[in-house]
Amino acid sequence: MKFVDEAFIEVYAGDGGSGAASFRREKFIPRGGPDGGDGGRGGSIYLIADRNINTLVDYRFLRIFRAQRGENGRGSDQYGRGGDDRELRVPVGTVVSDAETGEALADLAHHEARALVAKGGRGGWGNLHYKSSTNRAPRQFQPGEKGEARRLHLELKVLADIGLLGMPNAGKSTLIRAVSAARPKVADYPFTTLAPNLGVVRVDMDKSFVMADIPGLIEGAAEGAGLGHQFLRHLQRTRLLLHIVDLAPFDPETDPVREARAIVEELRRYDEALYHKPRWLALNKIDMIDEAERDARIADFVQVFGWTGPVYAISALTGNGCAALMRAISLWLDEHPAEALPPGMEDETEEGAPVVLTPTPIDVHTSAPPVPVKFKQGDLS
Ligand SMILES: Nc1nc2c(ncn2[C@@H]2O[C@H](COP(=O)(O)OP(=O)(O)OP(=O)(O)O)[C@@H](O)[C@H]2O)c(=O)[nH]1
Ligand SMILES: [Mg+2]
Repeated sequence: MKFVDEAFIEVYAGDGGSGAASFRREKFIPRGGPDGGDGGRGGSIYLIADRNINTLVDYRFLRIFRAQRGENGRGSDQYGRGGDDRELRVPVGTVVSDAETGEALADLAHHEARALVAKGGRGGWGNLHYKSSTNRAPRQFQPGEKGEARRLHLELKVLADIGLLGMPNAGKSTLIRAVSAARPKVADYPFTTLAPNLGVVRVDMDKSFVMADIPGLIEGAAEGAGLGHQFLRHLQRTRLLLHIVDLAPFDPETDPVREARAIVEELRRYDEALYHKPRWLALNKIDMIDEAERDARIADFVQVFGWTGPVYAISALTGNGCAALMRAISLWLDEHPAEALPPGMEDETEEGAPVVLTPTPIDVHTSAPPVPVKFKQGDLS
């Protein structure tokens, strides 16, 4: 299934109705004055962000949208009725720009955010308005104003639900490759990933979430070691962090517990709120550990690290445990819906503009064979 993340549409607001030129004609009232009413306003077109929609696919097929025109004014002071506005619902995270000029029009970053993209034309004046002491029988009237017309470029910029966190080489990019169609580079040297990647994880036909893979973090990142910790800002608006730990480091001197603690410490130093965000552990590379030793190694890690939250043992390379972990994440996301941020809040984050990334298009559905959850905290008693 293709993940449609952009569309071009045309929007035509309604024209204003024309004003009327008419005169009062009543018995016993000779030469009644002008009574032509104004035309009604044309309908406008709005885009509205809706968290229940997650692709722009509908806008690929139906591309032209028109709002009603305003009614013409009539005699006896009757004003024309305004045209109905038209509301087009788009996914949260849709960025709207003018397709011709490239001018950015709106960033619909939260549920129910609205943007006026084509304004309806004003109704024309009826001859009533032209009455004056010198012109008592005006025949002028105004035609309605044209409604705005625009070609729009809609782009869906997805905010990640899940953020991957971990040392370089922990296997973050390998995991995102295993569970989504994203294809970040994977290599056995640190700092392979230099910029964040997004992958869409499709758990079911109609269920998916977005995962962000960011560059690895090392001890001292707050002071600029490695690539620094600037990338952590991409995790600020995720709902759940997945801390990937290499349980079978190549260098036997490396202590996974120490490494994991260093990551958590960098997180805390970067942002206390990020540190308190829900976080799960994924102990990776279990394929490198003898099956006989595995359970003990996992239990040992959890105990020494002092972890009481959810923990999963996986192999991003073979896919073992990955599908089960993705299903558990999906369930958790269902149970913890994203809160709708109050209007305007989005743009007042420290960094200014909210962090949004363009997702990797999905062409193929990849998923590892289902495997039972290897470890959950409850099992470790
Ligand atoms: N045996 C084994 N190797 C793995 C597993 N996951 C990742 N690797 C290997 O570990 C190395 C690093 O993997 P990456 O996915 O690039 O690690 P990363 O966390 O994205 O690293 P950076 O981008 O440098 O931060 C690669 O050689 C992978 O093939 C696993 O589950 N088992
Ligand atoms: Mg990587």
